[in-house]
Amino acid sequence: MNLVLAITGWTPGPWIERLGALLPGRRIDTLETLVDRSRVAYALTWRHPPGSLGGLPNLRAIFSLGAGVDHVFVDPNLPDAPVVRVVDPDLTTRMSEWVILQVLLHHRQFRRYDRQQREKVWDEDEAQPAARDVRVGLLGLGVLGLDAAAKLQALGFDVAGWSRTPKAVTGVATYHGADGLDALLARTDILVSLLPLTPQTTGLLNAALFAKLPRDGPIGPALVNAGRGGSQVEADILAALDAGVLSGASLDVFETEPLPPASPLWRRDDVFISPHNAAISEPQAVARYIAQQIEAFERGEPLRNLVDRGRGY
Ligand code: NDP
Ligand code: OXD
Repeated sequence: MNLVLAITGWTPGPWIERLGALLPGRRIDTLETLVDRSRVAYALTWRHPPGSLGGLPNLRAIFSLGAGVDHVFVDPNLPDAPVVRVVDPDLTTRMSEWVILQVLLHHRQFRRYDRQQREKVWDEDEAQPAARDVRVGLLGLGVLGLDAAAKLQALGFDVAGWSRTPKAVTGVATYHGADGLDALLARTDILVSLLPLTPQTTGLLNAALFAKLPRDGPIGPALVNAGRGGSQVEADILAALDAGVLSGASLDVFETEPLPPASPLWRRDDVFISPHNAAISEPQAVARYIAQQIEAFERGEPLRNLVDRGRGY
């Protein structure tokens, strides 16, 4: 049975090439080349046009080409097939690289020394805090949050995390649920969000939350977000930076993507911006993951990393 690649914003060529090599004998169509809809068993989506997965009578599974699935569930006419998301070491490692980079940029005051270099200023900072004195709070202790937590711990940071359900993680102070959030915030100098976008996480990173971060820590408070832009209120981030409620921010995701040229975020020295590429879906790695899932599924094994539609992630 065949595959359809239902993507917008990404180039289909590398995906078709790699999937074709891994799954010989099957047609890999895009929505534009698809003719025989009855032979499609698997739909692979990244921001597919809503409604475009309808009329596939033999659809057996929908694969998100990313770890996040909010882009799948915006389709009000999504077929009733299991939804699988990406869980792959390549993507996870990329995200932890980005998180560690951003945490270190704030911890080691990168902007300050960058400015000093440009101004030829030699000003040692005797108050450089040790990683063990810097409290990193992770929102989201899923696949990505747990890997980042372990790697931040290995660097010596004082790591805590927050999830929806209780978690026990060696060496990490854990909090959960709405009641646990304030306790996490109260012990956080660098707040890192790796949350999925759901109704509960929409707009969570707002003025009221920033006001709960301590102002007397060794550095920060700083915000680092690579979860989803819909979780952040950008006007509140800007106001918090102006008021000194936040000392800086690192943002990979935005309320509107691409970030519009008119956004004041672009012009700020206290904001690090990356274009939603903290952890790209590398076609070779993700195609291998999907091909292995399809082959296992057709041998009678259950699909792994299924998304719970009720939870939305
Ligand atoms: P997981 O599903 O493995 O983890 C999600 C975590 O968020 C879980 O710990 C979950 O809690 C927690 N969570 C969800 N809802 C709530 C809530 N209401 N309150 C508290 N905690 C909550 O996802 P991943 O770690 O694989 O990925 C996370 C997100 O990262 C993706 O959904 C995507 O949006 C984003 N992402 C961004 C990329 C980028 O390049 N910027 C790349 C890849 C992913 P619990 O454990 O209790 O279920
Ligand atoms: C993802 C992403 O969800 O790249 O994988 O945002």
